[in-house]
Amino acid sequence: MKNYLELSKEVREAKEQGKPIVALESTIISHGMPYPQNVQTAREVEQIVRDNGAVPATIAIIDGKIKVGLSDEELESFGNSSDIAKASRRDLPYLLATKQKGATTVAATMICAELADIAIFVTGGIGGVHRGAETTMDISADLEELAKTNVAVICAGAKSILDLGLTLEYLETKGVPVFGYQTDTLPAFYTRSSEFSVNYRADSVEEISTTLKAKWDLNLSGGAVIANPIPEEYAMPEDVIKRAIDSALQEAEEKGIKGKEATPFLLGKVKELTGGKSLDANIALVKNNAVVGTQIAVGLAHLNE
Ligand code: PSU
Ligand code: MN
Repeated sequence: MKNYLELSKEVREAKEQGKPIVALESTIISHGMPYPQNVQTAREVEQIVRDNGAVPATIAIIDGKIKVGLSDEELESFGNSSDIAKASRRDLPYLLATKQKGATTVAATMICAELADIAIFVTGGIGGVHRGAETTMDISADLEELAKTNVAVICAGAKSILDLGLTLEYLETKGVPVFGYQTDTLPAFYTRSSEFSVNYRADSVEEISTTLKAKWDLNLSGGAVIANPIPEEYAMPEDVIKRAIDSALQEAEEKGIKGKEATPFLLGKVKELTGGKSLDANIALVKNNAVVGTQIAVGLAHLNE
């Protein structure tokens, strides 16, 4: 395993000094946002993590290595190239073996974070059960990973390109706790709420870090979802989002888009149909997640001292 894992100097030093570390994914950079906002956001998110007392570890597959902590040039190249594979659990070994570049999804980032002994991971939105999954069986590998890998994911919920109700049912079956940070309902990424209740409302980050500690102390393997609503001033009107999502889903159906292309296609269409506003929203919610996620990482590090 050591042959595949390569920590950056900053991450290595953080480990030596026992500092909290926050994992960050690279699919959001390569496939989730346009250049140059993707690279700029990735850098700003890293800085937010530092400003709040932890060390950022953006994860990607490069040259046969799992890189934990990227250089500025690596961040730039992941944001600026069009030939970077979307890497989920299935793809990791092949991309490593063939020395191709891979942008890690939530599932793959969780795997790599766990290998590097990092328990907290911040992103924008998780994958889930797609609408119509009762016939397509399109269920993101992210959910299976949350079921077994010991990493907590701080996100703004999930986009309603997914079936949020079925996503919660699946997580319940797999024993994955879903927290709402200062909210009672599962946020729907661009909007602060949905019709679905979270399992636990947490008004403070302490409730979350102590729950995570108890879960892992008990060897209850698997992660947790900490859903943090987009800041009010960036939330988008529900009807605008609904129209964009319905139209994106219809086009995907007509074009027969499936497999790993489904999520990037839907995300791209929604972005196209909602214009610049959805990008502003996306950037704002990731930064907001970085603040809360880092507070949880700092809290957990204190509890484990
Ligand atoms: N949802 C978003 N933005 C994203 C993704 C999901 O709002 O960038 C990305 C994440 O990397 C997630 C992946 O892990 O898409 C899920 O893809 P799939 O549905 O193919 O598992
Ligand atoms: Mn899928």
